[in-house]
Formats: sequence, C-alpha cells, structure tokens
Amino acid sequence: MPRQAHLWRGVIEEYREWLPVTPQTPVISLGEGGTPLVHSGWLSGIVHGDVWLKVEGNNPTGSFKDRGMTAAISVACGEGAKAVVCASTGNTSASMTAYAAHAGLTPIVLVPHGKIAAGKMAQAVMCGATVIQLNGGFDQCLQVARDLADQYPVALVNSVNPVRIQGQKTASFEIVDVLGEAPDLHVLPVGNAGNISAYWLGYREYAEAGISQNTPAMWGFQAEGAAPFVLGHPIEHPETLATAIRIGNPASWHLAVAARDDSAGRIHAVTDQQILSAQRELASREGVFVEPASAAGVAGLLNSAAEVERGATVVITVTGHGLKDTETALSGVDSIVDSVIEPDVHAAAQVAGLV
Ligand code: AN7
Repeated sequence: MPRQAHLWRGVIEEYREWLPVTPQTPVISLGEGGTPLVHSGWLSGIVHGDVWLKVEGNNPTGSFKDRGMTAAISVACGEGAKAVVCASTGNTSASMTAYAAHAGLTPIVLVPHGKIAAGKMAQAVMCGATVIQLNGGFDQCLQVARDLADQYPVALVNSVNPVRIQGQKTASFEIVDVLGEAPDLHVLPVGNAGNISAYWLGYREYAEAGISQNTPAMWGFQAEGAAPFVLGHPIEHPETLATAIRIGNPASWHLAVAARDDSAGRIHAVTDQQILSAQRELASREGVFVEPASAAGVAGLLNSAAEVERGATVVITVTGHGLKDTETALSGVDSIVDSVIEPDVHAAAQVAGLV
C-alpha cells in the first residue's frame, strides 16, 4: 500500500463550512493557504515571549491575497462572470490574474503608473492580464475599478468585495488550528486594511464557536508616509518605498478601526528606514525574505517590543515574498557580489575568510 499523501486542498475545501460557497460553486484553487508558521528565536528573545511568523509569501502567487482571491473568483465564476477587474498596488493584481487565468476569465488590472514592483507586474503580464497603468495612486485606481464594475459587465474583486475578506480570514483559522489557541497578540502591516479586518473576523468566529478561548490584540503598522489611520483621516498623496502599502484612503476603514478598538489594539507607523532594516534582519537572521511592506509588522514589533507582555504568544503575518521586489531589497546593499576571482580554490578560501 502506498503511503497516504496529506495534500492540502486549498482554503475553500479545508474551511468550506466557514465560507460563503455552496455545493454548486465551482472551486477555483491553486492550492493556497496551509502556509508555514515559523518560530522566530530572534524576535522571541527580543520580546521575551514566543514569536511566530505566518509566512504568507508561500502562497501560490507569493502573497496572502490568494486566500481571498480563491473565494472571490470562485463566487464570481458561480455567478457567471466572464471578466474581473481590480485596482492594485501589485499583489492583488498578481493574484487575481492567476486565478482568472485558471478559471478562464478575462483579467483587467488598474495599477498606479510606475509604482508597481517588477515581479508583480511580470506576474500579471505573464498570466495574460490587460494591465492599465493610471496616472494616479491606488486610491484613484480603486475608484475607476468601482466605476468600471458599476457601468460595464465586469466583476470587482478588490477587498470591498466581502467575499475577499471571507477567504482571507482562513489565515486566523490556520493559526489557531496549529497553535491550539489564539495568540495574545497579532501583528501585521496595514494598507487598504482588508487583511486586519479579515484576521479579526476569523479570530472572532473561532472564539464564538468555542474553538478558541481568546482573541488577540490586533497591532497594525503603516508606513509613515502612508499612515491615514495614525493621522485619523485619509491622505491625498501617500508615499513610501513599500509600494504595496502606498494607500491613502483605505477601503476597509470602519472594519479596521473596529478591529483595532474591539481588540484593544493599535495602528501605528514605522519609517521606510525601519522597514528596510527589518526586512534585512528578518532575512539574515531567520532566512525569511519578505517584501518591504511585509516587514512593516516586524519593524513595528521591534519598535514596540518593550510593550509586549512577558511570555506572550505573538504571531506576525509577513504578507508577501521578497522575490517580488528585488530592486528595493538590493537598493540598500552596497555591492551584490563581494569578490570576483579567478577559478582557484585558494583564492576562494581567502576571500571567504576560511584561511
Ligand atoms: C505585501 O495588492 O492593496 O491592508 O492592491 O501587498 O489588506 O491592504 C496590497 C496590500 C500588506 C496590505 N502587505 O494589506 C494590493 C494591496 C502586502 C500587500 C498589504 C498589501 P491590506
């Protein structure tokens, strides 16, 4: 008898009863979810607790967006959609395009001109999207996407589509399923604010069902130049090198404020410098290479380490893969190659410091 393989079936099949799907809904999945929870000895030492990284870059298109997208595209397909549209800072478009391709739908993406990491752009292009670059930021892209969906036969799959949030909440379920209880504190970056809202929803649903006894405090972190929640109002011209979270007017404003306040949490800002430094340290200390936006939560935890209760269990969602934006990652590095030598073992040993 061959050994039974334990194949993860994607978030719809793994959490079907928690999601707005019916037996008739076609399941459009690329095997998303089931992402690693990696213990960080480095961060655990700093906060004097247990810190786990929920590594969402391991999803099929390299970001957490795939959880919501499998749900949104499946439901859109079930409703007979032929074309789908989203506004994006890059990851939503990469994800939507992949799921649309898999489902045979026509993908249309609206992105801020010149502000998308090359890897994300390549993903959308390779999967056959019509990529429209707009002279404006994400917030203007979202307005046009909404108007397109209102006036033309195309389904909107941004996180203003509630099915997206439903799919994304499965990350909380996985965390509780693996740890056996909700963490004391959940840390994550905040941009359009769908993810913090989704995590909070997932934690609450598990607590209400008695699967967990507690819900965590939700700590969100924004880039300083794109921190509307910290300022308390939308901003016109968000700026940060973490382009994924370069958003001034988050769509899920009320849900995110509720997540923050109902969980006794916070949404604070971190500087671009702190983001880059956290990104670098996370890669070199833990081997987890994330994109800049994804390091915002790590930077935030480092800033606030003294306020974490001793012995706390902390989960940080690192939202997207480092390979999406190698240009920004390497921008802070003086030289990519340490040495160029002739093919000679002694020369190699010398520059490697082995002799
Ligand atoms: C890596 O792709 O908004 O607060 O259009 O790509 O749920 O918006 C991406 C957001 C964090 C913020 N980390 O999450 C988009 C987009 C990464 C991201 C966020 C994004 P939300």
